[in-house]
Amino acid sequence: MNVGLKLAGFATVLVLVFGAAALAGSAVGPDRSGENRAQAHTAGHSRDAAPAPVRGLAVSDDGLTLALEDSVFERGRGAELRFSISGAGGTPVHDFEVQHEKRMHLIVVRRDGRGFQHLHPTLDRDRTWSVPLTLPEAGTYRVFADFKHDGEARTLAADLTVDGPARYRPLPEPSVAADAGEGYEVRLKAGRVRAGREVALDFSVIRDGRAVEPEPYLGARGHLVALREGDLAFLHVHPDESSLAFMAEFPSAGRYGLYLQFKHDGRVHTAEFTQGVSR
Ligand SMILES: [Cu+2]
Repeated sequence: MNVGLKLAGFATVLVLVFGAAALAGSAVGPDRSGENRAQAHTAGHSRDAAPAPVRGLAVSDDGLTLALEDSVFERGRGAELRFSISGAGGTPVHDFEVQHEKRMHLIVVRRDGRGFQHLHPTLDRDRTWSVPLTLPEAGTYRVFADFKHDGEARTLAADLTVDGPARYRPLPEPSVAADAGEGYEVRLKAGRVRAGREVALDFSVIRDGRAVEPEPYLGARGHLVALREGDLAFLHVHPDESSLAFMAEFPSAGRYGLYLQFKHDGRVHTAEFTQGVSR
């Protein structure tokens, strides 16, 4: 079936915004296949090399390692999530750089793309990060630590488990509109989305039939995270400075969850989309 066309218009909530900021859009060329670029990523990246199209597949990469202090949580019971980032010799890293107004962005999402949370942990004196976290549903979660170190945007990820019966579901069918709660609706215009081609994901927010102008959030108009269905690979997305638009390049065909966050009336809202990507 014509999945590509059907999906092309809409967005899923992805973690795109994280980490995307530091990288210029110049890396995204239409002449390079997603596969090649994905492989190029593992070699590490200098500032003028192409940015990695996907991140967040490894707990340790390019000399840095993410360690969760406790990787099991009890369902529905709030607890402190504690973790550290260590360097090659096992020494905790402390010289994080500010990116999107924070030194550490933490994305938590269940393996089926549900239960998205975007948190900002604080760094203790012992160089451990911590943030309160409640996971209301059982299952395996992916925890993405997104930060900038040594001039490079990095995303490391680890699994976190909540014991109990979990009912995993596929991503919702693609749609060009998403309910963001409290009367907000978000619409996505993306045109045709093909693997390996840069595309603009253009969002607009509507409330009570009227367009809403989002307030600045994390140094942009909004924050977008994109996660690939199947492995939750974390994509780079580059926010536009003046609008709720993001430049993205999906490395392979398939479906992606898009997690768009915007701020209005002082509150942050999240809209989740499923984006289909054709070959
Ligand atoms: Cu953040």
